[in-house]
Amino acid sequence: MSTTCGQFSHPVSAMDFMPRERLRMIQTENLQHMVDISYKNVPLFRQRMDERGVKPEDIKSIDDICKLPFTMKSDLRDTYPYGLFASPMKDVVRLHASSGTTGKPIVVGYTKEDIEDWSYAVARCFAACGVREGDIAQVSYGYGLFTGGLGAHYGLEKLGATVVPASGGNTERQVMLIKDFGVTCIACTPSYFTHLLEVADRMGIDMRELPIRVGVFGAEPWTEEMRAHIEKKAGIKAYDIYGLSEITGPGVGCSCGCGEGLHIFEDLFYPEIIDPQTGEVLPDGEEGELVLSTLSKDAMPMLRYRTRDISKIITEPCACGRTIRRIAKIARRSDDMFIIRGVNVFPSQIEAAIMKVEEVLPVYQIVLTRSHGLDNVEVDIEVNDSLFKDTVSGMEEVKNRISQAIEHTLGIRVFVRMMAPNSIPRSEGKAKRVIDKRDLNEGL
Ligand code: DLL
Repeated sequence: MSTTCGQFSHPVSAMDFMPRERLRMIQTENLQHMVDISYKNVPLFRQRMDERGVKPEDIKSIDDICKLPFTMKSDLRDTYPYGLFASPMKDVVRLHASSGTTGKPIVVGYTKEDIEDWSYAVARCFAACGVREGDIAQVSYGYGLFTGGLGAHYGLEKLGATVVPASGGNTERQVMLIKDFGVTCIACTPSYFTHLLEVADRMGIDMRELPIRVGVFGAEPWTEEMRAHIEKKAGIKAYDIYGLSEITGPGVGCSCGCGEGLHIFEDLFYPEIIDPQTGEVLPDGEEGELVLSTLSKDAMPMLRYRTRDISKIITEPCACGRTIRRIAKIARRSDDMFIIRGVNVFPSQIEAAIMKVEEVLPVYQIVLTRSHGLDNVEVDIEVNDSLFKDTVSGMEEVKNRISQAIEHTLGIRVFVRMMAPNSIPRSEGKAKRVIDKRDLNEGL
């Protein structure tokens, strides 16, 4: 198999390069199976199909997917824990759960074959990132109910890499493992990797001098500016891996290093982009909410799941030669957004702005407050230690540059607080970027 850029083809990736007509046939067959088992075994799905007057036999091609009802996160909560399962529990070999912010977690299940398919998808991701047999891959996503650790682990084993199941936390030991075990690939959240880098710094270890060459980062939005920072500081190539528990976990899509965006493993997961207000499917290239369907998942098929992630479908062929389509990097979620003085603000816009200022460290937190009925944004940013030894006017100058960079991007002024290194709490998994201290009754 040959690709335009060559270096990323691997036997496990064969489906990534399939002719599109053949892919469509597979998608149709797989979708029909998903609809059949869901209609038979999931009461909520059957009820919604009946309400729309749609029967499984109406799904004649993958294009008929638009006839199916959407599934929302609330459906998982309302049917907690097993209401959307389509397989009997005796066939379910694994459960994962995602904690969410309120109340009960959402629960997802897998049959043996589902675990196989998931591992295969993750193996294809790592293969697309240039990871191979012989690579020593440290998995620093959390192991446990979170899908990150075990998901990456099984995929890497399937690919034949040597896995170091470090999980999250104990950061000094993680740095030691990277150095002593000759780790060549790391998988974790981008925010945790920036923390790993600062701990390595404190330990006097320069990642650029170690064999590590690939990072596969995901589970949270991160910007191109953050990628550039990581690549420069660690001397590695940083790839983006996307996924969500409701669909399977990591491995729904990933970047390949050749073109922008992330390839979706379309034989297993079908992407659509919709207008989040009307639910209407948008043409390729237009930005909207990503909706995903599993095409091969028996324990808990998920049809037209509204992810709330904002993206668009990229139609141009990728230089890597993969025929599976790409989506644009996910920089934001529709529920991440906050509105300040009439302006829609996403945390990633603030990240992109502040990362342009040289003295800034990649650690920040956005605090929302309200006074006299008015919302304010305060941005706490860690800056280089040396700045605190600088003159007051030197510090003011940097602070102004940060404020201006943010104002230039958002069009509103925010209050910037420069913090000493290590003053903002680190996370071992997904970073908490926004702290909402607004009392919504204040000023009423
Ligand atoms: O975060 C699965 C995962 C683990 C993906 C490890 C990648 C690596 P959840 O906890 O259910 O699952 O969170 C899913 O995280 O809807 C996105 O909003 C966000 N997300 C995941 N990957 C990316 C990414 C895992 N590469 C939610 N870029 C998703 C931006 C991401 N956001």
